Amino acid sequence: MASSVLGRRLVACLLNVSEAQRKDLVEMVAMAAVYHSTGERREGTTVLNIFNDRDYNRSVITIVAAIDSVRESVLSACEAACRLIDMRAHAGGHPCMGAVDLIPIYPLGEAVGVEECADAAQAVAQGLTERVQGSSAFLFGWADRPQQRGLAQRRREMGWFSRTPDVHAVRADVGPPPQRRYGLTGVGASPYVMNCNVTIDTQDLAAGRRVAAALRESAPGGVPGVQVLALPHEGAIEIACNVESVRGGPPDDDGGGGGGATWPSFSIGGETYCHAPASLIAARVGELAGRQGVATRGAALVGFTPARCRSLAETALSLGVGEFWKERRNGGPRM
Ligand SMILES: *[C@@H]1O[C@H](CO)[C@@H](O)[C@H](O)[C@H]1NC(C)=O
Ligand SMILES: CC(=O)N[C@H]1CO[C@H](CO)[C@@H](O)[C@@H]1O
Repeated sequence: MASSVLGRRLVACLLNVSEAQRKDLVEMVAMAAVYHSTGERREGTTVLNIFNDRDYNRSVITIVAAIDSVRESVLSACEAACRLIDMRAHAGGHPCMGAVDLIPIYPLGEAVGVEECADAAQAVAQGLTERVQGSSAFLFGWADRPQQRGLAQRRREMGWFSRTPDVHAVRADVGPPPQRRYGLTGVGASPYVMNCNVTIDTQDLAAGRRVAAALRESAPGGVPGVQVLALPHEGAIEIACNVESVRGGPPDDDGGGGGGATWPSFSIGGETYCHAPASLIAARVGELAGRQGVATRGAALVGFTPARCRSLAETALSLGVGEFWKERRNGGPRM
């Protein structure tokens, strides 16, 4: 099928920027990913979704492009974000360190490997610090060569989790010592990471932290690939999960993470990867919170599963639509 040929070289970048209250600014960042400064549309590039979280004052822009053009598209979005977002004025309930806080690049098509995404991520980090004077970056995942330290570890090292991170104290991997205006941007590559969060009906952060601790991959009986944070959010506690794709087939049922639900799988460079389904995470949180007498309010995927991300991108690109987030918002093509 023509559409799957189209998808073979695609990658996704989930650009996290530290602004959500002023939606128009976030849309300008998304537009910069899709259009050249001359106003022409970038061939083969689309923005599938913009997720604004007002309480966190943080947005996630899902950009999809061919591996060969992702660098320019992402850099152009970053330049816009750095022009429009000033970290000295930032406030929000989510930890963050940069105007552009996070740039992860994931392979979507079977003809792109994580190594190529890591090359693109390094080029983005380099390009960002050259084009926006005073910006700084750290690398994570496959882009952190040769150590390949994960995002959670790098964030801990940088002090990202603290309430008032001291950017000046941090040594960036690329660019000058971080300055307050732009802060510090994490740039990396890995197999797809899904963001899934479950809101539990309590204001007790300690209860949320107990749920998070039992859910994360490192806990006995935790879910493979899952990194968890408990955060106060709109009068409740949100269990915010990064769901990493893990190599190989689904874990055994008795391995802790199975729980009977099917783990969607996909292939990168001929290797099989799979990820915990959002339904499993929601059920696990429900169970863990329930043991503390706390109910769940709801669960949401921020962005898409890897399979849906690819199929939506193929649709958008075959229709020649760059601003696909608008089509979705208007109830247009839905799959
Ligand atoms: C949200 O963040 C932006 C920039 O990061 C800042 O200018 C704005 O004042 C923040 N909004 C609120 C309500 O804190
Ligand atoms: C971080 C994040 O995206 N949080 C979202 C989790 O899901 C709820 C809905 O259940 C949203 O309101 C949050 O913004």
